Amino acid sequence: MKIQKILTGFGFILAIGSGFSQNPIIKSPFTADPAPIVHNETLYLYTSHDTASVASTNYEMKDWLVFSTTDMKNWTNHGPKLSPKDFSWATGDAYAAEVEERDGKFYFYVSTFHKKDGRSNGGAAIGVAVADSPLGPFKDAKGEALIYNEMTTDNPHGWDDIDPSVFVDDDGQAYLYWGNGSLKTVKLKDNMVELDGPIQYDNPKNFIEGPWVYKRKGIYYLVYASKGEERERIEYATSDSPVGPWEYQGILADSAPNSFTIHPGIIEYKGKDYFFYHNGVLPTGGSYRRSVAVDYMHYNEDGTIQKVEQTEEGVEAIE
Ligand code: FUB
Repeated sequence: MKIQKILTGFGFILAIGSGFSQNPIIKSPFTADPAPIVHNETLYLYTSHDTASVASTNYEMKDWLVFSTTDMKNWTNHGPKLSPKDFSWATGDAYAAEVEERDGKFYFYVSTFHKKDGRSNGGAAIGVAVADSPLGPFKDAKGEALIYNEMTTDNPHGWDDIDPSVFVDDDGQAYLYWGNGSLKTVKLKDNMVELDGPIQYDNPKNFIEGPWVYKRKGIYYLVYASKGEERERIEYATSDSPVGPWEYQGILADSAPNSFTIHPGIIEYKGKDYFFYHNGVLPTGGSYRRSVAVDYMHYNEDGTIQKVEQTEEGVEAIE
């Protein structure tokens, strides 16, 4: 397999010498928590960035990265575009994030940690940055956290407010979903940076973290990292409403090789459905040195989803 690294004015293009994308699609650096969007025919992939040493037994995640492609084979690395240091109230690691476009602006929802200050005693928190382009520059849109630990009351642990997923329904109403240990849901105002109502708490079967919510052909999908036998896997539920109740549908993907976590990012692009996730298969990889991969997703006639096959060859290049 021939891997070329071509230096361009913007960053590296990772080109792989076959008709397939070859998993993991990002070979360097270590990446996790993929979150794809499509804008102007280009797929932008936002990821976390694992920088822990081989011996490390915990995350070290300093910033969020952006990659892009137009053919699902050649990926341009645009480098770090946001870090907890860009939020004056934040400290610590850069956990999972997701970007949502609305009215020409790009809202970058991140999970990180709150400084101990007059507002919060610390713990995981969600912030939002905004830019006029999918590549930034992104700036803190609020000057304070959108969600912090003391705002949610159902779980005592300090890291339950992670993994934001934002969905805007056809009527323009935006929703924020997040959580570790339970699913939290709240409406967002049209400005995308303020809550618009109370927080709802749900406990989808086996839910751990990493919700990804979207709508397809009138069905709302909640896909999430769940309690597998030894490691996380992916399960999903559906509803006829963006706030549930969520009807459990089953396992969507088995645990990822050599990684305790797995994290879903789902998108339709140029007529095909893609399931992004991470695994720990690269040399020296593991639970804290993960890599983003992609495989096809297939829907049945009734809207249920076939179990995703995690492959080495990945997906075919789009001609
Ligand atoms: O990457 C750090 C955390 O691991 C994410 O926030 C979770 O979803 C899990 O992937």
